[in-house]
Amino acid sequence: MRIKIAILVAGLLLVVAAPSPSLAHHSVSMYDMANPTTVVGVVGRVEWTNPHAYVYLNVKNDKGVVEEWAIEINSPNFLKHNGWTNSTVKAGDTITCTGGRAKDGARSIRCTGVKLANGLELRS
Ligand SMILES: [Cu+2]
Repeated sequence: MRIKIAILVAGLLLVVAAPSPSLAHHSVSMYDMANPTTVVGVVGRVEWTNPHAYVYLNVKNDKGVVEEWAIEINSPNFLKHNGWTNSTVKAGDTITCTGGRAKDGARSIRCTGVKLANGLELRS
């Protein structure tokens, strides 16, 4: 009986000590951050969501075909501390995003800097 309780306590401690998703979600391992990619496009929609916000950007490829890119940016809280509001980037805006592209080749970027049409540059 004493052993069972000890195992139960050990199990509970493991659960408590495990890294929480809120600490782990910042991982950029799926993105090639060492070789930044820049895309320019027109915002289709913005998801002002936790843990990270997303901008869906319509980008013309080199053949002139518009493709949607998923632009992952930081948390709304981080963005607010870096000069953003939830309407800083909105549908129809032309913006420039720089960051690491998804290593699997998907049209997705973990964007660390956004340049707005008016020239303002914001960390993201
Ligand atoms: Cu994060």
